[in-house]
Amino acid sequence: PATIYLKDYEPPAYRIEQTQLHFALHEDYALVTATLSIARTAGAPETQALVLHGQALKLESIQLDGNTLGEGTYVIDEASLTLEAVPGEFELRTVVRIEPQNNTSLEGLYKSRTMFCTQCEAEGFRKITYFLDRPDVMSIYTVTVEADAARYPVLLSNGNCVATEALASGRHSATWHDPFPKPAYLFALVAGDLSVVEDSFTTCSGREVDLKIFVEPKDLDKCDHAMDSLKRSMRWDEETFGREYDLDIFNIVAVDDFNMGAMENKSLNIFNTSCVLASPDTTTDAGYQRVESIVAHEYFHNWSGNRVTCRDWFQLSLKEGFTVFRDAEFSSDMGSRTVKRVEDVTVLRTSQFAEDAGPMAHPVRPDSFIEISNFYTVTVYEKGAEVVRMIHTLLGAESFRRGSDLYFQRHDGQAVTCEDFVLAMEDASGVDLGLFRRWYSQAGTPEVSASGVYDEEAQTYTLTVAQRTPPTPGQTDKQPVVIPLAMGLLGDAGNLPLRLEGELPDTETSDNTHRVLTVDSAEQRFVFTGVNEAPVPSLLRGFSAPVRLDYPYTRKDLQALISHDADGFVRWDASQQLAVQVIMDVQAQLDAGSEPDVDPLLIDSVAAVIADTSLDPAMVAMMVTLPGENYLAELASHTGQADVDGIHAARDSVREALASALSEQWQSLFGRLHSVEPYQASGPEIARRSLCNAALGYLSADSVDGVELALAQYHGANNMTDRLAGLQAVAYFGNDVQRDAALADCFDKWHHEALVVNQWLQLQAMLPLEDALSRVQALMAHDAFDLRNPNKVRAVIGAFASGNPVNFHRRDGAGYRFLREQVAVLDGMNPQIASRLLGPLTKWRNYQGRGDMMRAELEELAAVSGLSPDVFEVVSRSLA
Ligand code: DPP
Ligand code: ZN
Repeated sequence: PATIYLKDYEPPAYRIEQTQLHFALHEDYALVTATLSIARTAGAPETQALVLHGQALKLESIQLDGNTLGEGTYVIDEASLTLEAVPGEFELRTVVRIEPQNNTSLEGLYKSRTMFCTQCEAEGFRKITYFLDRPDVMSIYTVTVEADAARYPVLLSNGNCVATEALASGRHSATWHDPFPKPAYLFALVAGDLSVVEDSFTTCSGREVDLKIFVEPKDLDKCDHAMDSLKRSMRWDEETFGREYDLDIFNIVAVDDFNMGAMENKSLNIFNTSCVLASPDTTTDAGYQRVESIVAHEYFHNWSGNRVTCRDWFQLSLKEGFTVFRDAEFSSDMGSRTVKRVEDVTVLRTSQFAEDAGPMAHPVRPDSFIEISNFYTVTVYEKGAEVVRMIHTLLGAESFRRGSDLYFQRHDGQAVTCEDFVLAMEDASGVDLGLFRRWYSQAGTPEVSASGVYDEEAQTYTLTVAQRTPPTPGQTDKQPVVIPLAMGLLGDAGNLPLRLEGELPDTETSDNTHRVLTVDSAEQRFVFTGVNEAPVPSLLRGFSAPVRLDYPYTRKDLQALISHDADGFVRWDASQQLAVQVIMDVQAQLDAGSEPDVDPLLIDSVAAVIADTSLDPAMVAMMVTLPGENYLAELASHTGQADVDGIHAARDSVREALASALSEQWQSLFGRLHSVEPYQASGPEIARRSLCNAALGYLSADSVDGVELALAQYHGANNMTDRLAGLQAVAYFGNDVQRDAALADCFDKWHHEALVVNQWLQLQAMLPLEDALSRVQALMAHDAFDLRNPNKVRAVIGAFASGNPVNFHRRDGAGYRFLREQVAVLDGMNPQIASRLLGPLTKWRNYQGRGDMMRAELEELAAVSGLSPDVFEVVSRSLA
């Protein structure tokens, strides 16, 4: 497969101004008639051939301006249709035959259970018809869908429904027109027997918008939360970004078989059922929050993605990074800002830092790719959002808003680049973002090391900050980046006033204990004056930049930050750093064959956090939760190689120590917080449950009574959060009989709810039991499993490979072999999913004593003939 480079970008030689599509949907085929008004771009040579994208299409007929083209006047290969000579303006009509019912890739037009649906981003439209399938070709669409009326009463596409018709033989059709020009990746179609929940929203200018969520009839009771979230998103985007919705209809359709979480097609968002349906009995608190943020994310794309789209796929972060930033701000405003920040940073540090440190490392704006589907990554999304967040920090909220207004106004209806976004931000604010641009082009996580010296006599504190970015594949020379370093200085009684050398004493600002320093060279010094005690620096507040920060904190320093820094993120981060240090101590002790000796400072600190009633219970829950094994492995592989078993044993042992030393505290927390009141997905209730279930986890780790408590909670729960927490605790800490009985009971009661079954599958795939792999294999043979359904594949194979480290990394390599075999099978069905599952194997350099086995599996895969470009790219980059 060929590599595509950003530097080779050329504007399209032809445009497609109008697109008329007619779909005749049948059980064993579909006919797609495309009538395209095509014009050569001004300046393109007349001799320029027209090359349309097309894949897995069977051309039935082709006409140019009404004249049928004979064979020999065009050339078809497996990826394109070429017309050597065409007029400057003409109408091209093609009829192609496709087989949606056999389309297991879930790209293009396919069948999910009984409905037809589409997924076109990034390059799926070329599996529907011959087209210029690139985001800088924007067209006005009119779409007629024709199908059997009884099986497919609901026929949807983008825009407004302009006609419906009853046809012969029990068929019917609907015609939709979308007045906004759009790239092909935003096209959508749905045909099915669906029920609908309806509501409406009045926009800030008084327009009434019909909101509809289409689902299978059995799921009608699971739409309220998504509908509320949608209305909140619409209002928030008006208030926060000045963005009003622009059509009279906004539709959401829930689909069971979906590669992504959801898709922002113009006015017809298609959602994975797991990201839109929610009910107390089937959905955990985390699930409720996921629905809210994904509904918001897709809605926000209407401006950041649809009205202003990407010029080419290298600019993917233009819409994704910005939209993730927008949805994160929305979630922060709806709930707790600090909690949301901690959750996001945890993902970033665990997954994105690992991606940046591995063979797939790429800049937020990649330079090259073989298969764009491989670049829907934590780097493009989450690091991309961090880059936007840093611009927000550097400009301030008001200038940032002026910048986003200018961006939307200047580029409405255009397909643009990351550079256009930065330029709008600069033009609106007057802030020079010259060097800042490196964040878009340079891969890798900057390492920032800081040190501080207090001079008692001079009353100064000197903070020295150095940065370097380690080399990444294909990018060996790194330049310093611009890092907004939010900070404060913590004294005995609280945060100290800040004055940098040379500044006048500050009389104006109300909060002079917080600063954002700009770090933009390899090494810099900041001298604070008037410092009358030796401070502990509170650094990278709010995680103000996506960097690894190293400061030689003592455990006492960390304890001080945990107990009374003004920044909630720093308090949490210090608690994590302390836990990491203690877990590493224990790992070293276990390695040396000695008894683990857990630093009492950690226990004291956790006890103090539990006792601190000024803290949000959700924060307490996060502060008492030990860092995850994948995060610990990421940290270990940053300085050497990770010992998976050692990490697991050490973390368990620290958890046991906390469980037993604080058992009374956990009991009283649980007693105080446990409730069987009717479920509410409100912030305070979610916070309460999170802490209560953290306590339950410790109690079950500590004693058989704790497991009994978990069992009772499992059986007595009136909501999925508590039920699953109970089940999980029993499955982890109960005996075999308890575990198997509870798991069987859960399936028995909930087998009719696919989304519950998926959580049941996932929980088991992640159990750190000795026979985990054979359990996983048994689950795959279970009736509830289906290799064609991405949610099930992720719940079992994905969860095993990335969420069960001790078993995936089994010493005998059986976990690796299993994953390789599954990827090889899946690659023939759904390359996007196959390629994504491969992620854990690409980290083969990180694991002590395992690298050769992991690499060998990648080599096995590399030798398979007919690999998809998706898997080929990941395998070949990993082995390079
Ligand atoms: N639907 C995916 C997302 O919103 C891709 N655009 O991120
Ligand atoms: Zn998105």
